[in-house]
Amino acid sequence: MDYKKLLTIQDISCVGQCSLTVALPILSACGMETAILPSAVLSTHTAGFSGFTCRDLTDDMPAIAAHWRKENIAFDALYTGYLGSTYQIDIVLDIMRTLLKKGAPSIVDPAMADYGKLYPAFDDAYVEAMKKLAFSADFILPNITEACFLTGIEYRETYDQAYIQKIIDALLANGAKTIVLTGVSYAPDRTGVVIVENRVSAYYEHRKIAKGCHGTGDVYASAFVGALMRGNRPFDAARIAADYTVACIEFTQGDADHWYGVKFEPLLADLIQMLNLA
Ligand code: PXL
Repeated sequence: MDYKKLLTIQDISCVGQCSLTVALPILSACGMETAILPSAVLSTHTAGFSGFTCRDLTDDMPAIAAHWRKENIAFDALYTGYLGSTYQIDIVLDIMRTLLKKGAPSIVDPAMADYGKLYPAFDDAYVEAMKKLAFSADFILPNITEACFLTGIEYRETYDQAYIQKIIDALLANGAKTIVLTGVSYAPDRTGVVIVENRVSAYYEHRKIAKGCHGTGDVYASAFVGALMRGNRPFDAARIAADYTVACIEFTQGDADHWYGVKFEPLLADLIQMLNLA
């Protein structure tokens, strides 16, 4: 098997099963060497806990990247998630330009909003900066809320295919390349992802579990990146990531104490099996 070295940049939420504590084990399970650049260290994630601490690591990032350049380190892919500050996005763009091998893909999960709202740490300036990063990337994985913030289209809870097409057209008009739009649901018990590659859309629909959990976006994006880097086409990577994420949510639901994250670890063997079968 081809051995890839990938860099992922996102925060460490020490407790809460999201960002790096999800990406690192999933990508390792997918067989990649996974280098990390923590964007911030938080005591917990920000969705549901109150009083969390946060150390922004923006000021450390340029020196870390400069050291890697000096060591001639280069990556086979870059995957970004939740970032620590608006200013950090320029540093990430610089890393995208200078630390990737030729032709290595960049995958951006805009990780800034859900259910029509920005996460507490973010504002309009962050959205503007994220547009630069997202529209420079080879792959973006927004949910509908994030796609609305990236395009200025009004967020709607209920919608039809024409609304989703309008969002996709606006993302493409802004320079998006391959799009994986998550959480696209046309029926109460069904949801899915729209994959747009070379301007052609395909929809992978799957069951929807009534109660969502925090951290599903990070499980999904990490499994997508792992499957993609294992050589799967974007549609197949999106399908594998969806099947794995749904299985993890099903495994988690019903445990009221586990409201803050997804119990993804016991199902990593299933993800590996899905990759081996693909
Ligand atoms: O799962 C996205 C995420 C990552 N990191 C932090 C978050 C969130 C979502 O709320 O708060 C710190």
